[in-house]
Amino acid sequence: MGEKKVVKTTCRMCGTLCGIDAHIEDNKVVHIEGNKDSVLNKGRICIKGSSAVTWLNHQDRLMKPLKKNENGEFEEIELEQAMDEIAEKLLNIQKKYGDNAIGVWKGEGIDFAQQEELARRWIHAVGSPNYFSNDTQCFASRYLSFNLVYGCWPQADYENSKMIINWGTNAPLSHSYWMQQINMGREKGATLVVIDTRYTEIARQADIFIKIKPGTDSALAWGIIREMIRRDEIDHEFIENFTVGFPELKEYAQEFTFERVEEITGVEGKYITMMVDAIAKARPCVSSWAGTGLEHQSNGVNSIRAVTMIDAIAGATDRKGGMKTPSGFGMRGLTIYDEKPLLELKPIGAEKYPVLYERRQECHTLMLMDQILSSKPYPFKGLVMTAANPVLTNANSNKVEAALSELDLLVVKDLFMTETAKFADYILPAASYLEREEVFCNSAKQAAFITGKHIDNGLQTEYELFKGLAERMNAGDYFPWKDDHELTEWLLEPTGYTVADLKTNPSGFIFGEYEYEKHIRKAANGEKPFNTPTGKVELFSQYLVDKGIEGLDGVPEYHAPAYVKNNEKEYPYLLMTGARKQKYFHGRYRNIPQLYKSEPHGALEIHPEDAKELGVKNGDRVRVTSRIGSVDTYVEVVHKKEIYKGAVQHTHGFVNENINRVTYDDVTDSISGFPSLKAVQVKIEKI
Ligand SMILES: Nc1nc2c(c(=O)[nH]1)N[C@H]1C(S)=C(S)[C@@H](COP(=O)(O)OP(=O)(O)OC[C@H]3O[C@@H](n4cnc5c(=O)[nH]c(N)nc54)[C@H](O)[C@@H]3O)O[C@H]1N2
Ligand SMILES: Nc1nc2c(c(=O)[nH]1)N[C@H]1C(S)=C(S)[C@@H](COP(=O)(O)OP(=O)(O)OC[C@H]3O[C@@H](n4cnc5c(=O)[nH]c(N)nc54)[C@H](O)[C@@H]3O)O[C@H]1N2
Ligand code: SF4
Ligand SMILES: [Mo]
Repeated sequence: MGEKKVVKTTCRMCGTLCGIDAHIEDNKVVHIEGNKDSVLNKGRICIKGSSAVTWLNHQDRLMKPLKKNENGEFEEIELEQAMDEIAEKLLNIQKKYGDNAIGVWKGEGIDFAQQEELARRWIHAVGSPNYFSNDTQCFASRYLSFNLVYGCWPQADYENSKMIINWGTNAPLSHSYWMQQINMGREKGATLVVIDTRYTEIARQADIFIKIKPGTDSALAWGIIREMIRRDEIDHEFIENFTVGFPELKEYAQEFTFERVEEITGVEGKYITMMVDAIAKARPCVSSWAGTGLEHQSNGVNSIRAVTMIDAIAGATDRKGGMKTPSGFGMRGLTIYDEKPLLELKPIGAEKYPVLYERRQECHTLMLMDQILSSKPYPFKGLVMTAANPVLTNANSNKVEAALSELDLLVVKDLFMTETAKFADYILPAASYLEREEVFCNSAKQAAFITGKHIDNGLQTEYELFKGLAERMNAGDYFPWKDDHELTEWLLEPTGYTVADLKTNPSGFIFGEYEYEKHIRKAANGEKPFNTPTGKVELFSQYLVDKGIEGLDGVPEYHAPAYVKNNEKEYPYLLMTGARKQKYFHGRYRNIPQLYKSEPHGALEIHPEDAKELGVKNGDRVRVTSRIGSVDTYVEVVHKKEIYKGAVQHTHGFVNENINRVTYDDVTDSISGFPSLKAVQVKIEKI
């Protein structure tokens, strides 16, 4: 018998960071259960977490590097040989086309600072500014919104809150840990308000549910702001001392009468009254969260800015039960933007989306596809991609496929053969989260979590990939650490803690006590209370005005979503995409039989009257077509309460029903460049 052990570590089947007990026998995980001591999930885990046993031991798991031969077939190759060839090809591309003709792309599979920063470090070390990630379709738009207002991303203090507002997010499926926090707040009496286009799992639990027309949330937010000001349910002291732009906010809000809001959003004025009544009772303990329902819109950044200004004028910012403004662990960073900004090499998208680049250093994945196909403004030929599956997850899959096939070199690192990996010249098998060491933080809990190499199949870690390529490309000095353990120690150094310290509590090493009302302490000490250009909460952003982006003013004005402006008559239905399924994660986990068998294909959720008009019933096949493509899928007629008539919903990530074949890559938010994944004009035909 080989070794048996139970290790306490962190689940990485999604981004929640649940603590798990992984039972390992003979270098193989045999059982996973929740870690009862975890400061986050306290023993509870979801079906994805426990199904990792099947996923990680899957017969299809990639164990050997693969290289595509001249016939387009994959053949096994030794890792060192593959690494030598990849590095040589990347160097040749740079020599022939320029240093910026290569790039790196990290996906949600390693969605985390340490691994992400390795990719950023590597690409700058080898002389190109072109770093891409899933974050041009996730998170960055919200990051920009909150950052513009507060200089940080405040987190809802649900558990101490008296009023919880959820905009376009469905925590029971997408954020199980937050759902626990929401439940804790509600047990203590918090009112729950849900604003969604669909009657979702969280909507069913709400005290106030507001069904809204897609893409119109900011008009509702402005209506609420107007009413809060009219009834004087605002925090004068906070507004006076800690914000700029209140007069401009007040003036713009006046347009949003109950009638105008109803006309735009379909929401009756009585809901605004109910919301403001609840705010009046709860303030300043008002907490909110805006999800992808707002982010995946052509006016997403401004919508989210407007929504969060409700919390700000209610005085909730940095207050217990309101919006926490966490401070980090103080670990070292890995990026080298100060030393090698490489702006002269024109990071892709930096000119068109200057706010995104300045604040996030994200190149634009949708523009990358156009650039590969056109070689304008300069050729782009080589891409190293890890933990991403953009053929299923980026807008306009047909263009993604065309572009990836044009590359001289595509390297994909993954645990499995994916729809994207099929386009690769080299596939490198990835070490999983039980096979590497890294540290994570939850700053709202002031907790750090360490993982380790609990299983060793000799698979290459993310660190070994980037170190190995850098060494072969004359940039090895940037990766002096022997392995990810040495790297982690270096990252931790400024905190005063070591890996050994963190290991004393893998269920969550508490590094500090959360401090509320930091802005008051900072102001008293003569420090900037908020990390914005003015040092205050910016209800008006001069920074944005100075960027001169067409149609944008300093307050987050309401702009009609693109589908209202474009109004393409031949595409009469409005398609929302990407509503989360608990058992799946984007393109992942369709290969776990116990998850897959209950939901083997994608389906179009449709209002019963629309189904009747189209002459379709449950299980029928339909073709969904937009200006750029079409996809065949199944019909799922939902209750009339569950969706807007005229709107349909389809989740992404299904290979045969890949809804991103119809999502536009050219209908984007003017600040963040995010595609409008939640409001696509389509036509539907029975087939
Ligand atoms: N239409 C539509 N499209 C969307 C969305 C939507 O709502 N609607 N949502 C968008 C959002 S929010 C996001 S975040 C993106 C996500 O888009 P992607 O980043 O493409 O995410 P995944 O499909 O999860 O792909 C992650 C890949 O990483 C692999 N992986 C897992 N663990 C590891 C690891 O440890 N190492 C390595 N190297 N690989 C690993 C998995 O096998 C998987 O193939 O999708 C976006 N796409
Ligand atoms: N199980 C599971 N969990 C996940 C993921 C997953 O793939 N699977 N993905 C993770 C990732 S990377 C992300 S980014 C998060 C996303 O997490 P969430 O943002 O919470 O995503 P959803 O649960 O899809 O909720 C989005 C909601 O927005 C609604 N909506 C659509 N358009 C509008 C609109 O115009 N206005 C309003 N108010 N609502 C609208 C949709 O009906 C949907 O209910 O989830 C994370 N958690
Ligand atoms: S929610 Fe599920 S998949 Fe996500 S970390 Fe927790 S157990 Fe893992
Ligand atoms: Mo995401």
